Amino acid sequence: MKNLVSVTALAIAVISAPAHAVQNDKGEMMGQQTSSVASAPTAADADAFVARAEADLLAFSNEAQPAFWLQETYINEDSEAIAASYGEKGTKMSVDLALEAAKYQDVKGLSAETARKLNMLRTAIVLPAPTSEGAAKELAGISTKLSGMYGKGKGTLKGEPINGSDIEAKMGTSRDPDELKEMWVSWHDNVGAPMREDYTKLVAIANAGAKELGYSDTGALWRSNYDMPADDFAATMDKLWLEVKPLYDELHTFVRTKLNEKYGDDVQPKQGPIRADLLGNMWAQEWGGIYDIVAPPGSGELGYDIGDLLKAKGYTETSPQTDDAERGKSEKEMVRIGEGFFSSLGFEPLPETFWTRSQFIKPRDREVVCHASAWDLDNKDDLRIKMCIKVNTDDFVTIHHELGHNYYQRAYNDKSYLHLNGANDGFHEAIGDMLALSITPEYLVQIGLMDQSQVPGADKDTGLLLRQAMDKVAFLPFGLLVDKWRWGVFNGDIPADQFNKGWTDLRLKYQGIVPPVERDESKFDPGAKYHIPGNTPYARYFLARILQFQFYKAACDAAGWKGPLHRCSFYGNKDVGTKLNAMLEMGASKPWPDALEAFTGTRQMSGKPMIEYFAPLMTWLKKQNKGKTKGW
Ligand code: X8Z
Ligand code: ZN
Repeated sequence: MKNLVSVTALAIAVISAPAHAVQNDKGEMMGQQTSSVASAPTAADADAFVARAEADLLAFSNEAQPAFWLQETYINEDSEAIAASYGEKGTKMSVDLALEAAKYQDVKGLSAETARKLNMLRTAIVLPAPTSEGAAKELAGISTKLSGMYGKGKGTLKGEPINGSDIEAKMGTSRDPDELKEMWVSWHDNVGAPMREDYTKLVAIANAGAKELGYSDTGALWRSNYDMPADDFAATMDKLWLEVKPLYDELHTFVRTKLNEKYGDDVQPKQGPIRADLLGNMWAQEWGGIYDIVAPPGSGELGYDIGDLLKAKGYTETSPQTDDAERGKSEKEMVRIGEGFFSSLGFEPLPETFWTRSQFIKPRDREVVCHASAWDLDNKDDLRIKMCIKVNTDDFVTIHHELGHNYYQRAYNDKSYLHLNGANDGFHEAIGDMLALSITPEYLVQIGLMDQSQVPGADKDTGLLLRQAMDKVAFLPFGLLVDKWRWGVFNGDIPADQFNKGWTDLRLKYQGIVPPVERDESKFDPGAKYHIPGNTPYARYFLARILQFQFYKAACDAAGWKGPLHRCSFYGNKDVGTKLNAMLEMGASKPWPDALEAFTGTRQMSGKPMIEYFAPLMTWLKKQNKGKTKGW
């Protein structure tokens, strides 16, 4: 996604355009423009500046995106050098524009639109560099290098190297605590630790850049992107967390009990925190992988797993042995199912180039960044996803997530450059997830993945809700703490000699988990999570977890659904599609509360719809946890 996509690229390319030596559309140097209006800029000057900035940014973005795409889908020295060079240019350009935008902010008589765009120019930089000689180049070099290090990263399993997408999948299926520990430790040691020094430098450079732009530090800059004062945003995050925390606390206690029953006191004690590698995910961020361990016996058993359903219908995962002609076929078909959902709501099919240019599976012959992302390379319709798809439930859901980004991008593609974005970044992350909440058993029957006879009855509702909670509720504290860590790193509360301790402390405080072995400051565990080396802000995913339930409830209300919320699927409902499109096509043209209101009728982000969705599960969990010590 432009602002998402450019993630690695994002950090840099979000705003992009030629810097000091860049010409505007009249062939004038941008620096000269600055000085010519410095004395007494008018509202008309501000309008002209914004128009010029948008044209330059668009041109640069369209030129740079292919370089970033290449760097993530074909990692080598050359692609990294090209990407770093664009990264440097993009950073310089965005910093120059932000500095220039600041000069117009207090001009009398600015239109609301121009005032908003000037503010966007000031805030829409993930990693600013100071204007000092060589700083942007060094920053781009470091961030490109970190992205490549993550992409090439390997852990071990039984002493053999294993790549990122394979180890991720294996963490969900292995039930051998020693194997899990080996994978967890090797991944964190091999991928995270070597990044520590570069990351320390990156923080210093970005902070110097943020200060030049008038922010106390880079975290304050990140928190300024939500149509409210930065401090209010931090408070909003905490408030939302407190709304949903009781649900997490119950889930934590319940899952800890089940893990203790499965593995025994030596591996997972009855009380205290949970061992991080036992939760079915490298980062313990989503726990659906171990649903089988926690599934209530008898009536709660779901009786189906989407990965198994796909395999039963002949979807076969590509392996090194797969014939050339067959490679990626099933994985592409999984994406077709996702497209089908959007089509059923009335959205146009994806362009042909999506199917020929996307990366659906991990190539055999080169290193790539497997972490899923969605792109719009020309800010029009060169939409693509980049994944290393596996035939399993997680990736089926992630496909919908990524397509949500692509359909959002296309819906707003006729807006001006600075409005080519989500209402806020949490909205962008929530759209595909909202659709994925509609993947109910009844929907799976409708698309022929499940037989009617397999549909779980109402007696299985607890199981269905618990399966969802393992992903959706479990994620919340992780979604919150990743940027609590970065905000602390950027503002100095977590100094460089405590990077790892700061991370482990937050993991304990919010998630109630501990690493399977002692960690010390020779490690850098945050680096083992994609978004840290990728420099993608993470608060967006926390917001999205909350927002997707608000969107889902609004869609189900619009569809006239009367049953329990979690059984609602709005598949095939064109009215919902029309309503959704109305929000998507706004892009970032209005403050996010306006967009939220357009779709849900409310202007507040709220945990209530999520709590309503899980209410029957909450009652059940409390009963299961009776007499157990809660917390850690
Ligand atoms: O990074 C992602 C997406 C790409 S925007 C796959 N997500 C977060 C993560 O994997 O950590 C989606 C859920 C949270
Ligand atoms: Zn996303």
